[in-house]
Amino acid sequence: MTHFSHASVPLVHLTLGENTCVVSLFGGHVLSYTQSGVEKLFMSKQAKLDGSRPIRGGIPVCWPWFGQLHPDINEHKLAHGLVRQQLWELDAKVSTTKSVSITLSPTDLTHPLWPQGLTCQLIITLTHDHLEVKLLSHNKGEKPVPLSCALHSYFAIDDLPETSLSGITGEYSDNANEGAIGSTPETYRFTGEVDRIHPNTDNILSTDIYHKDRPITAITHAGHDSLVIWNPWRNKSQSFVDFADDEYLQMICVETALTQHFELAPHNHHQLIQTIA
Ligand code: TA6
Repeated sequence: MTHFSHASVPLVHLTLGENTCVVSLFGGHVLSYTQSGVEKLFMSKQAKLDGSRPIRGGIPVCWPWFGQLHPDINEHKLAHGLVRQQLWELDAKVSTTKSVSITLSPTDLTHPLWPQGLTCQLIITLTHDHLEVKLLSHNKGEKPVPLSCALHSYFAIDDLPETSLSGITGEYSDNANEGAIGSTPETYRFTGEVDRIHPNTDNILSTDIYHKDRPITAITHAGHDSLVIWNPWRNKSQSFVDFADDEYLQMICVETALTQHFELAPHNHHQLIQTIA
């Protein structure tokens, strides 16, 4: 289980029975989720927890754009949006015998690329058998607003060569191969860099992470139009200052996302939900 005593960013600790969750107010960022003592999320040993850069691990919140999906990104070089590297505030905390829930919202809406009228909140709910992370977007303006976003979750695994994913089918866009279209393999394994956007419009989609033939983590997606699957593999791992060279063997990213040209209509809301069990 990962401890965050060295973190200089403000943390919120949630406990329910034998389950725990640690959330950083920097980034509105789930750092850890343990279920009966087992850590479900990956956190790099070299992750910066001082607010100097986005946190490498846990569940980064990519909003109001995913990756480079913003027309003016170049002048600002802000991959994955505006909120994973700013301070959030705790709006509410509700505890019952069945769950503990917190609501967070970003504090700095002044960036020139912040879409007018658009706001977001994150609701994190710890229960006796799962963690739910809900990213709420609200368009208070009078015009439709383009929105791409993701719950960019890093999952802990035991050994990449023995890891597989279930529940994903169809074609994908391969960002590790100039956006070439690939076909999802029946057995989803990791034998090199994987950086794929899988369009999916199922209302609710379930994907499981397996170690050999044993399911270790069940992930449910809702409100998405795609899933993003990422493992940096050896070469890209060596290029990160906040990621050890061999840590690609200990994680995979399974991301619940909007990446397919979604627009949020005036006065409408959107919910992007990932549930981890
Ligand atoms: O979700 C996959 C991805 O978009 C990859 O292309 C890679 O850039 C990864 O996110 C991590 O991005 P970051 O900006 O956190 O280094």
